[in-house]
Amino acid sequence: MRVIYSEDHKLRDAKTELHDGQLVTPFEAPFRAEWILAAVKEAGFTDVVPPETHGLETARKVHGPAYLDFLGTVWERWVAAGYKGEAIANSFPVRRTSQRVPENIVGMIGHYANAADTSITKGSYEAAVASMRCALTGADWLHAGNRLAFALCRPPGHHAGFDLFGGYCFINNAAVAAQRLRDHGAKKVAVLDVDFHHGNGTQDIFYRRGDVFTASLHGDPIHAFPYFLGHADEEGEGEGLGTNRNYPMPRGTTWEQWSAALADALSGIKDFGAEAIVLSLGVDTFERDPISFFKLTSEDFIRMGKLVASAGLPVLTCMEGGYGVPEIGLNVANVLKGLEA
Ligand code: OKP
Ligand code: ZN
Repeated sequence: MRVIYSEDHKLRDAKTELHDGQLVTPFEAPFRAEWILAAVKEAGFTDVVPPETHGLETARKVHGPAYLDFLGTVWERWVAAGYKGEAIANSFPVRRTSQRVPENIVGMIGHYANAADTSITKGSYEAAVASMRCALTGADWLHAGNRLAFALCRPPGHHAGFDLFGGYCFINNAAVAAQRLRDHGAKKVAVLDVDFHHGNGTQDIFYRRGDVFTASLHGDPIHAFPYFLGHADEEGEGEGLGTNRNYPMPRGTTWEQWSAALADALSGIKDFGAEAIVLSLGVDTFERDPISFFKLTSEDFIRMGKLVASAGLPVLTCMEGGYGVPEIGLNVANVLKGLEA
């Protein structure tokens, strides 16, 4: 298992997250990557390398060019407007509104946001690019003939859509990696999202494409973020019809129900004919995660890795969520152990 990690994740260190009516210290913070890195090394995964310096060529195939320009310039625009705090969206294009991009930065940030939880700060873009580079370097490691890589991506990516940020995500690392595998010649690729939250960004990006299968296991969006996507009847459209699968599950879901969904998703991936799996790994399905409501145990994460490995495909794991508790590192290391078993 090659591990790809960049110190540049530390450039993303926001002070605010709009959470339950208060500005709190963000759940998605630098300690997460530090704890995960320490635990995977401790577990014996010591082949840790920095990412290669990739540009935005692959990202431009899964994100809109104007959106990427926005990400790269939003902080300087915010500062130029004279605002002293972090950049937070508070006004959004919704039903019966125009999709024209405002020139005003408050309008512009709202246009490109799918949630107000993600404050943008100096360095956030640079960290997001470093995170994307970890995923791309992992994809290249698989292309070189290896079967397993772990991109320790931070910030995460799976809520970032074609032209949307939010849910702590800016660039969809897993989507960029899947695109890279396609560009390297894989005819079909799957993105398997086991984060507690629905992978709305990944679904958005590939919804009309028949070459990338997307499956997500998550808290039912009628009860959980991201609320507006992730239902079981979302199956893809056009060329992509039948290539998106959602497994919304209720509060208190344990390994028994969760693993049945994973087995079904994996059989879909096999039937589809994927040549590789990009695993969007959030460990916020853990029983003591502070913002989620599933009940997986640390042992279950070993089982998870084994079950994914049983598909017999190369797996690029990209870090997504998992918050607050010291066990996030152990739980990630356990998935990697299971994948190698
Ligand atoms: C990102 B990932 C806490 C709840 C709402 C959005 C959660 C984003 C999760 N304020 N914030 O999928 O783990
Ligand atoms: Zn999550």
